[in-house]
Amino acid sequence: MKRNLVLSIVAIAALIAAATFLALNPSANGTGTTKSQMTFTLIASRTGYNGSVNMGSPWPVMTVRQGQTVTIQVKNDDPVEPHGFTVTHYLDSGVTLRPGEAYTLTLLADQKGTFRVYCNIFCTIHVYMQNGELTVE
Ligand SMILES: [Cu+2]
Repeated sequence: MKRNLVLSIVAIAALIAAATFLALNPSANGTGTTKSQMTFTLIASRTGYNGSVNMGSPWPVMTVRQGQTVTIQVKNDDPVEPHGFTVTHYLDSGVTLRPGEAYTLTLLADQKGTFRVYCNIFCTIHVYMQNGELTVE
């Protein structure tokens, strides 16, 4: 009985750790992630950026270290609507992705801080695509 309880606690702790890892790493695959390089994948869809419609704020969250080269691969999987992609300071002009389009932003994270990641064109789920974050620490 006691052993089962301990095993349950261990299992729950493992689940929490996994969930925390996923929450802090919107890039599910994490390909090409090294000390000097980080890659993230953002999927824009009917459910926002990486499911942001169903998440709290901020979402998605990307955390990197100053000096890293950061690649953010953005894809619009929405079959109907265009969506935008903007990163304060690093991509202020923003880009528009039509349905099916992809865009890759590569930046040198030279300035520390928290930068907002958001959609810069009107869409029906616009409000859910305003609170992404890129944190350079
Ligand atoms: Cu929008």
